[in-house]
Order: sequence, then C-alpha cells, then structure tokens
Amino acid sequence: MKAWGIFLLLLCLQAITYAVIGESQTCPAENVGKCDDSDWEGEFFPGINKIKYEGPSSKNPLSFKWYNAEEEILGKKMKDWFRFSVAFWHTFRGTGADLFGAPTKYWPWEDGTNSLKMAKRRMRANFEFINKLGVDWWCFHDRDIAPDGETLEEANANLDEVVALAKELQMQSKKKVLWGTAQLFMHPRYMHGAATSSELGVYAYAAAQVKKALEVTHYLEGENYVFWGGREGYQSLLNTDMERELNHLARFFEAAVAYKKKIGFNGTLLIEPKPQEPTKHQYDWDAATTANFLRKYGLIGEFKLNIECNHATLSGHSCHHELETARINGLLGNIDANTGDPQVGWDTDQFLVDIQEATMIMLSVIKNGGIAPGGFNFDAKLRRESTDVDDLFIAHIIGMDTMARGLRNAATLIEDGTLAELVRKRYQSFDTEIGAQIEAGKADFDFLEKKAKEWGEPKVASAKQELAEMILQSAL
Ligand code: XLS
Ligand code: NI
Ligand code: NI
Repeated sequence: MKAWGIFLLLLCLQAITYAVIGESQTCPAENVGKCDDSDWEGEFFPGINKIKYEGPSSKNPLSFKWYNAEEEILGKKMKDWFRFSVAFWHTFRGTGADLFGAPTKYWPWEDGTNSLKMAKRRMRANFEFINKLGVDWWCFHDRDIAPDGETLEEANANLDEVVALAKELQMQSKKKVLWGTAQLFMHPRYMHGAATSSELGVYAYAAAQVKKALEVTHYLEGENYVFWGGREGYQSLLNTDMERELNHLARFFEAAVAYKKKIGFNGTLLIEPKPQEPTKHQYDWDAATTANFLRKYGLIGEFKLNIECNHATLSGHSCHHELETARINGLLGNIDANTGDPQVGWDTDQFLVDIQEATMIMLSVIKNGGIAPGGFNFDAKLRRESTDVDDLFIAHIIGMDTMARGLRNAATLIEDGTLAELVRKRYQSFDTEIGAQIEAGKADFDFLEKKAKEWGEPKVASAKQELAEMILQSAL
C-alpha cells in the first residue's frame, strides 16, 4: 500500500511538473549547449565539404565556378562587394508546401515539431550550412528561429533561448547577422496589418514585437534591421482610412527610430518595398513611393531601402530600375537577391540565375560604391520539386556564381568605358555654357525662348539603344 502511495504521489508530481513546464522539455538559457540540444550527433550535411572556387571549367556542382571570395575586382574583394547572406526562413523553414499541396521537403534533422529543441537543432544546422557555403551572414524573422508563445512573455523567452545559442555559434564561427526582422503577418491578430491595423491593441502588440526583434538583432551584432510591410496595406478602400493608416505607419517608424537610438543600435533601418501580396495594395509599393513616404514624414535620413528583385518586377519595374531609383535618392541599403518567373505573376522567390540581370544589378551596386553595411540576402527558396539536401547548396552556389558573373561583366563594361561614353555623348549638348546654366537653375523661360528662336529647329541624335545592347552583350 505504502509503495503504491509513493508511486501515485510521484506520478502526480510528474503531472504537475509537466503542466507547469509544458510538454517540450528544453534546456534553460544558462545551460545552452550543455544539455538537451546535443541530441543530433555529428554533422547535418555529412559528405559535403567546404565549397571551394574551382573555376569556370569545373564540372563539380558543389564548387564555385565564378565566385572567388578573395579575388579583387575593381579594388575590392568579391566577398566584400556582396556580403552574401542566407535567409533562415526559406533555407531552414521552407517546406515546399503551397496553396495546393503538402510539404515536400523532409530534411533529416527535422523531427516534425516546432519545439524549442527543434529550433536549436535547426540553428546549429544553419551555422554548419553557412560555414560550409563560405557565407559570413544570415538573416531571420523572430518567429522563424523560435516558436511563438501563448503570451508575448513566452514568445520572448523562447526567442531568448534560441538567440543565446545563435550568439554562441556566431562567436565560434565569426559569422554575423546581416539583418533581423519581426514576423508581423502570420498570426491571425495581424490580419488587418500590424502598424496599420484598425485595432489599437494590435498596433501595441506589433510595437512590442519589433522592440524585442530590435533588441535581439542588436545582441546578434546585426548590421541592419528590415521592415517589410507584411500586411501593411489594404484589400478595399471602401472600408479603409488610408490617410490614418499611413499616419500610424509613420508614427510606428518614428518610435522604432527612437528605440534604436535608445538601445544604442547603430544598424541601418531598411524598408523593403513590395506592391502586392499578401494585400492587394501594399503601402510600400515601390522605391519611389517609399521614398516619398519617408520624405513626407521627415524620416528620409533614418531609413534606407532593401530592394528585392522579385518585388521590383511585381511592381512593373526591373530590378535595375528599383536599384537606380534607390541609388539616386541615396537610399540603396540592401538587396534581397531573388527573381520571379516571367510567365508567373507572383513572388516566386527563385534564385536569380540570369547573367544579364545580374550584370545590370552590379552596374548599380558599383556606381553606389558597394552596399555595405548592407549585403545580398538570398531571399530565395528551392522549387517545391527540389527535395535533396544538396539542392540547398547547389541553389546558393548558382545564386552566388550568377552574381559573381554579373560583377565580372560589370567591371569589364566599366573598364572598357564604351557604354559610359555612349551615355556621355547623348547628353553632350548640356556640357556647354548654356547647359550648365540650365542645370544650375539659372535659365528662365524668357531666356530659353530667346535661344529657341535664335537656334531654330533643333537637331536630334539617335539614342543608339541597339548599340548599347550590343556593348552590353559583348561583356556577358
Ligand atoms: C516577402 C518578403 C520577406 C521579407 C522579410 O515577400 O520578401 O521575405 O524579406 O520579411
Ligand atoms: Ni525579401
Ligand atoms: Ni519577397
């Protein structure tokens, strides 16, 4: 009887302990690395060695053909032009699921849960991946790297635990965060948006989430922090007070700037324009719209832009156009390096493999003198049908090689000078005394009318577009 009594008592105690701690037994933050996150023995990517540069003639899929990290191009090492980064959400949380189908990817290290234990294991896989790929940076959303909680306190505690491990892994590997961000679009509370929600409680919750995400990005030595307006937009203007929502968004950004300064975070704040998806109209439509928003609200000096190529094409622009718009406004901060499919009208987030597009991108980046402290973040995912672990490496390798070819081609074009000369010649009529007067704002309409009469019908030269295209092609 006595033995049974003790047994029942133990059973009760155990039940209480489980109820209090929750079912996923995890390692307390102070013990990270010493207890239950050591369950995955050995490597995550066995048989894959550090990816090396082998040159264009190599047939080894697990080698770089064009990206040679230490090689100098136009006075800067390739790795410093790019500052490549792996996007945790695609590479480690992408499952291949789509609107019509279940997940297709079952990475061997996944146990099918969203537990803290799994989050830590995944983080270790992330660091092995970036080490082997030879990339120095990674990007994350708060909710990609750690499970959400029943309460904000619980979510923050989960995040702290995973971030402590990430910090330790960063110190061992000398890797850093390119940018962090808060996921303000997945949870149902954000269905009307976050900073532009019609609900005050949601605005406050989003602020609390961004506050924490800024803190952990700072702790992980992040060089930037991104605001992508997940559901900041509208589905119908009939039920929307657009003016009020935009004012709220500006207030939210002001508060983020103030908090960044308060905690001594010196990273760049970036806004990532996108025209649609998930809302039918996103407020940060494109680079020009976002620049205008920043100017209107006096925030222009506090933010730069994160240009995503697939978002550029969704808004009816080329990636090159968006980069140039950002650059000439002094706002080019970072690139989310991906691409869409010309036959598909949504954000397919593919790895960019078009050498011509990469060349145009690099022309902008070189003109900008590089994009540090920003970089090239592979906001790109494997196709649903690519299901082998080595596909993760192959996708990043071709993404990096394509950008490297773009850099090499752009350098060839710049060193050759013919294209720049073609452009210079087009505007040479302005390289005159009167041209200079116009450009200095010293030519009024009376003066110009006098000149027009004096000169008669102007001669208009060819734009030489096909010649420009021929020059570009000669460098590819
Ligand atoms: C979605 C965005 C997103 C941001 C980060 O379309 O590209 O992935 O980069 O929230
Ligand atoms: Ni993006
Ligand atoms: Ni995107």
